[in-house]
Amino acid sequence: MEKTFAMIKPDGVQRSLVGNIIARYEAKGLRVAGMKIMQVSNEQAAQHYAEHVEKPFYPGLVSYITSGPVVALVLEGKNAVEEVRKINGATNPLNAACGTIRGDFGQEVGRNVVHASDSVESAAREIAIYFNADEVLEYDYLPNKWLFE
Ligand code: IDP
Ligand code: MG
Repeated sequence: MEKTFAMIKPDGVQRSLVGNIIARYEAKGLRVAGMKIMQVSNEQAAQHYAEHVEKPFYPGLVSYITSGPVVALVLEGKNAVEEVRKINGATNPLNAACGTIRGDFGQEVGRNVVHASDSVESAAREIAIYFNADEVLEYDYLPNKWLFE
């Protein structure tokens, strides 16, 4: 089993998409191992998006992600990193397929509703930015019996 980090960004929370988005992850069979609504600090935003610090969109990205509450999630599944990236869709909603979160709910790259880690290593790093170890729970998830042969 693999864990990934996902986030419903401030636009997703303000647009009342939280339930719809989490329902998509759940319906795929991903186990919610951690979840909280929270205000991202400037320090957390800087750690999260360190790889983009030189990009022209970086200041806007930090002010976007800190502009209101987000929902932070730890999701677990057999190929959780890839599955959640697929459910979220392409970075720019213009290129995101219908049926993906960004394709269904977004209109431009600077307001693309959700985040997800791009590798197992990024996931571990990002989970540690937003969650204490005791906030990520291990428990029996009965759907696994019917998801995998
Ligand atoms: P990802 O979120 O699909 O992994 P990244 O390239 O890692 O995409 O970019 C991180 C975030 O930065 C994007 O989700 C988006 O919010 C923002 N972003 C990326 N490119 C642009 C841009 O050209 N203009 C404005 N915001 C951008
Ligand atoms: Mg990324």
